[in-house]
Formats: sequence, structure tokens, C-alpha cells
Amino acid sequence: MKFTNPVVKGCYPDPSVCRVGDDFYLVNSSFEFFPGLPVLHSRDLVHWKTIGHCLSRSDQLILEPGEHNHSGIYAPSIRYHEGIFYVITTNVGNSPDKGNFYVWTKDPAGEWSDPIFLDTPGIDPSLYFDEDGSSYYVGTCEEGIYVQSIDLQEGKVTGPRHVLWKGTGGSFPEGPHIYKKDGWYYLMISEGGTERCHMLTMARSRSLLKDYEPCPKNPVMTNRSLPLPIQSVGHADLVEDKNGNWWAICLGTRTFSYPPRHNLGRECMLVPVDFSGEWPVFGDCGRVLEEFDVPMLPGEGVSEADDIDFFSDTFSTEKLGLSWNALYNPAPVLWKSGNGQLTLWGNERKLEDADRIAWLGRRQQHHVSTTNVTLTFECVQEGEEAGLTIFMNNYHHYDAALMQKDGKRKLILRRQIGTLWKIEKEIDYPKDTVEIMLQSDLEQYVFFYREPGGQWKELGGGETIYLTTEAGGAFTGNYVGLYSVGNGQKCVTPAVFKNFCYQVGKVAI
Ligand code: 6LW
Repeated sequence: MKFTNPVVKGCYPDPSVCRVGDDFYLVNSSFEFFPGLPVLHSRDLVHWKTIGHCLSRSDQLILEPGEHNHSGIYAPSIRYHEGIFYVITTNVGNSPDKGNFYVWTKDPAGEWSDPIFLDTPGIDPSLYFDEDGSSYYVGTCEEGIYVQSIDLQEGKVTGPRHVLWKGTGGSFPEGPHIYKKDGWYYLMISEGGTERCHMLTMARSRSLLKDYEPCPKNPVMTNRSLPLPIQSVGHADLVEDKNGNWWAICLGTRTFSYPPRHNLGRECMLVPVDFSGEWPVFGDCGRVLEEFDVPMLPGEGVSEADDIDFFSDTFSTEKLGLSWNALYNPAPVLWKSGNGQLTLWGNERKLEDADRIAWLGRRQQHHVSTTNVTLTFECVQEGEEAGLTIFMNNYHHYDAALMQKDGKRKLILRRQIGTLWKIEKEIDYPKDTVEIMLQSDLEQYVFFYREPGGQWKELGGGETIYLTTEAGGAFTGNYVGLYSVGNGQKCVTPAVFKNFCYQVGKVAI
């Protein structure tokens, strides 16, 4: 039985997974995107369907504008204990709600609790429930990975911190999880940073709180310095299926060009784990391959999955589909969906402002892809603009937009790379409706346009390498976004988007 990695494509970093009976649940970091903490479900660990978000209400999550790609929600951990799902995570940055907190629910596809904040240092918290029913917080601090008792009813950590391990000496010992098997407590962490030196290391002890000895074969999993299509593997979580087989879900990147770069963010890889010996053996002797051949998957053939190869939205309902994200907390004055259209009202901001703007995007999940949308924007006020953007972050994006410029309605192509930006092309466009298409591959992003019913014409594009994490920095992957901005003053014209479609491959024109 063969399966192909990634099993979850696009920007879904720092995976954590748990099993309840036949069902597996996965959560990922979400940074400055709202809603926060996507929750996915699977029965075979290969096909995943998004079923909700842990942080879907603005009163659960305050995302402070100002920083892109590295603030907001970091590495979560999901655990199930006595009928309750817990997700513990960190809000990083300047938000008034910054720090470590957890939420809980009995229905992972439904609403989750308000956040319960903890007075703990560091990032990447995890929970561990011991066989005797005690609950522990597993965290990171200056001294290393530590464990502390936690009272989940009271929402407090209690007693002393027990520092367990510093790792093997790699940078950033983080992403800790504890598992118990055959009387051993196994502590699994990541080291080396989330980039190309990323690795998974382990230590174990007979006692939860002390005496951890490192695995003699550390790192137990890494693709560093290997010519493999998947790079940067690490930040994993382990799960045992009901047949007694063990699996890891980790993050990894699909790189291209030289030196290697990636534009789709950190994606989820599934790794078979042989835990029949004293220490687990991950994947192919510690390496994560693009394709694994395994004797069996848990629950073969019964998993529903998101149709990521073809996603279309006619905006027929008020509630947006689960794959749409806003930047920072959404404001109802910025957009409305329903009756076949998505309407955006741009505020005075620019697209380069790391702030609340009228922007809704979904992850680019394939290197080769096509996105289409129809835009009606009868712009009249100088500077007001609406369009389609391929968006690494506020400082790294290419945009095709209708804009009122020099007293005329124009169709523009803008490229922004860092603080450098340029309107590369502007075409007088007196009509108010345009169809825009974006095609991507490993070399280029290219925009096309046509008047409704007309012939497609190329507008222009830009190199893919400048919209990569290696150029834009930090932790997220590319989004295709619909936006409207006023560039100095609030837009007076609503931007109306219809018939959005994202699909794998290039559509012939
Ligand atoms: C996360 C850290 C990491 O908190 O990246 O890959 C950080 N590992 O554990 C942000 O995603």
C-alpha cells in the first residue's frame, strides 16, 4: 500500500495528532491568520478533511497587527483525555492575550472553549496524561525541556518545574511530546531549527520526572544534508493506531531551485514508525521519503478528504468555507459573503501594511496551479484598488488589480519584494468588470485577464523564488488572496468578487 507525501499540502506547519477509536485529529499552527488552529480529521492518516478551527471567535483569539509570518498562533498540541479534547498552544507577539493557553471541547468539529491562559515560559507546550490519571504540562524554557503538574479544572500549573533534557546540542530544542511505552517514558523533541538542519531527537527514562538518557542513535529522524525531495523534516507527533502500528506526522518542505527554496510553507508528512524495538525507527532508517510503501494503513478506504485539487466558491452563503482565512481578526465592515458574491470594502491601508485589511485568502497547495476570479470594481476615488494577489506576506506579493490612478480606471500589475515595489504594467481599463487568472509553476507566477466573454491576454508576472520563505522569511507559506485597499483613504467603492476557483495544474487558455 503506497502513499505519497505530503498528506496535507500547503501551509500546515507544526502538526500534532491524536487518536480516538478509529478517528485521528490533527491541528496546525496558524500565525496571524484567522480563524486560528485548523482541525483536520482522518481515518487512514493519509486523507484529511478540515472539520473546523479551535479558535473561530474573535473573543477567543486576539491577533495583534504589526508583524507578519511570525506572530500569532504557534505550534499546538492536541490530546484526548476522559472524553475531552485539549489543544494547547502559544499566542506569540504583542497581543494583550499573548502567552501559553489551552482550549477544550467534547466535539472537535464544533465550538471550542474560551482560552485558559497559563503562567508558563517559552513556546510549543504539550500535555501528557500519565497512566495514574495525573496531568502534566510539557514545555520549553531557557534550561531545557521541562515538565510540571497541571490542574486542567483550575487552569493552573502547580508545583516545581522538572527540567528533563536539553537535547543533543542542536539549536532551538522545541516541540516536545512525551509518550509511554513498555514502562519507558519517551521524550521526543525537535532541534536544529525549523530550516534545513531540522531533526528529531529522543531521550527516555523509567521515571517521568528525571534520569532521561538520550537515544544512542540520535537524531532519530532527519533529512538534513540529503538529496531528498522533502527537506527540513521535524516537529513531529507520534500516534499508535488500533492495530498497534505507530506513525509520526511531521512537518517538511518541498524545495526547488538552487539553493533550495520553498513557497508552499511547511507541509504535513506521514511517516511509518517501527516501534517494535527499544527505540522507534522512523521512516526509511530515519529519513522521510516522498513515497512510502506500507503493509497497511489504519482504516483503509474510509477517509473523506478535502478536495484540494479543485476548489470553487460561488459565495452563495454568508459563512465562508473553512479554507478561507483573514489576516488578523476579521472585521465585519471589511467583507460580506452571500447571494453569489463576496464584497470587500477596502479601508485606508495599503496591501503592504501588516494590519487588518479587506483581504481573504486560501493556501496555495500545489506548485503548479491556476486561480480564477471575476472582479467588478467601479472605482472612482484616486488610489482605491481591488484585485487578486499571490501573497507570501505584506512585503512579498504580486498583484493584478483594478485601480483608480491618475484619474483613470486601470488594470495594474504590481510586484513587491521587500520594500521594493513597482507597478510593472498599467492598462487603461474603462470597463468595471474583469476576469483575472493566475497561473503558477516553479519558475513564474503569471497573471492573465479578459473582459467577460473576451480573449485571455497576459498581464505579466514575476519569479517564484522571490515569493518563498527564503525571500520573505519566517514561518508561513503562500496564499492566493482577494483584496481591496484604499491606499491612504477609505475606499468609496465596494469590490465584488464572483466565481472563485483554485485548481491544480495549468488550465489551457
Ligand atoms: C514552532 C517551532 C517550530 O513553534 O517552528 O518547526 C515554530 N518548529 O516549534 C513556528 O512554527
